[in-house]
Amino acid sequence: MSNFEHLVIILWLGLDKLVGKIPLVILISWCYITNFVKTKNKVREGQMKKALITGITGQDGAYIAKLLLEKGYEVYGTYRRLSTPNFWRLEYLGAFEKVNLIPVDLSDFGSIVEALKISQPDEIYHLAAQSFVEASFETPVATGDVTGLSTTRILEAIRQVCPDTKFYFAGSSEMFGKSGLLNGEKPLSEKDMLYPMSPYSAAKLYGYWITKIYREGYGIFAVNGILFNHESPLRGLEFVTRKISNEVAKIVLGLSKELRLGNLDAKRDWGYTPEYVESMWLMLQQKDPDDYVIATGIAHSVREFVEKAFEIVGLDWQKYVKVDKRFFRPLDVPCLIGDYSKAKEKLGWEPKTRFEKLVELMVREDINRWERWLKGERFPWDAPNYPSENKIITRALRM
Ligand code: NDP
Ligand code: GDR
Repeated sequence: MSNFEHLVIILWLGLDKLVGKIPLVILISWCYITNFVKTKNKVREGQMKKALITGITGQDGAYIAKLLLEKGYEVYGTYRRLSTPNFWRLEYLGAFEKVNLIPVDLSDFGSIVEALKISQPDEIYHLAAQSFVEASFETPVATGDVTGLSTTRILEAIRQVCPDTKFYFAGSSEMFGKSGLLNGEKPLSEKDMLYPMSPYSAAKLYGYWITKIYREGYGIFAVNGILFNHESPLRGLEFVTRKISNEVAKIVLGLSKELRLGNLDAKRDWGYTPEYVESMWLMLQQKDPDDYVIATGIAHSVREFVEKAFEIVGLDWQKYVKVDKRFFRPLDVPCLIGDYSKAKEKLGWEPKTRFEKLVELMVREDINRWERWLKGERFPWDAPNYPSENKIITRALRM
């Protein structure tokens, strides 16, 4: 609804007591119907932008889906078949029934081509990846395929099917690797050396370079976001921040007794995800494609995150935290801090949520969830679901 329509409703509400409820119901229905017709017309006239998100079920995928829906995009997302559906983040953000889903396996070139033909996107956000650094040491070959090579499959499909589509690649601060060590604690910018220290970051480095190659070789509008760690209550439970906030919440509610962690000395530059996905969108709205570091410029250790999280609930962390060898990595980047000055200058992007606020919002949200769970409330992740079937676009529909 437009601001004007909202204003009319508010004024009418004032008159409601005088004239009764029926005219109000008619007015609200009229506003919604005209709004629906306007949206449909926009799609038909091709004004509404279309975006395709790979990895829409992940943390960033869900947040950017919500952002793009708010901006009036028609949103498509690829998902892979799992034995248990995994749409809880989209449900949590109220985006579940608003996006169109396309079954795609990133190792299957044909299914990627089909997704481009179905969605005809103006913009592609390629976020799908085996994104857990620790797991990449266990499955280095599969990580190379999904996190690295799939980027070439998508770029090649763009080149063949829709060369005017803009492309975002989810690069990572992990690509700096040893540079984080060699630079001391100097913030890293786009100009610093990339020196991966894990199969994950080597795969990302491949994705980063192939994105540049398709940009320079074929003139595709392809950008690399070099994002430092970003967190939220929708972060996967295996990543250290959410592992801590979730376990602290359980400990304070008497549902758990200890928190087992690996390297407490590692330092990371942690930001807040909803702000970071905005930067992805901004990168695709520029006149020319380029690569950008997105970060807060400040790093904290895992130990500091733990201390802060326990402090919020008034507990002494040393009584609960156990260091467990299982969570150490064969190689671990000791410190990563980003210099986001280029993004600030060219995109007008800046981080807003600082470390203390981030830890607090994550711990409070996990406490809130577990309290509601204890009262018997059930959540999307307790009752996995598929969306209504008209939101899934299969090949049979196109035959
Ligand atoms: P998540 O782990 O939350 O999401 C990853 C997404 O990729 C999920 O939708 C997942 O699907 C999908 N995926 C994983 N494996 C496959 C596969 N084999 N085939 C198809 N899809 C697959 O990651 P984030 O949302 O946090 O990160 C988004 C992207 O940004 C990733 O590429 C990540 O590497 C990168 N990145 C993230 C940063 C961060 O701090 N969050 C920082 C820098 C880069 P499913 O739900 O089915 O598992
Ligand atoms: P990271 O995130 O590897 O930086 O990758 P993660 O939260 O997994 O680790 C951060 C640091 O914490 C240390 N750590 C532990 N990590 C985990 N997961 N579990 C533990 O118990 C634990 N104890 C200590 C780690 O050793 C590490 O130093 C994330 C992902 O989102 C990537 O996809 C992304 O590219 C980078 O951030 C930027």
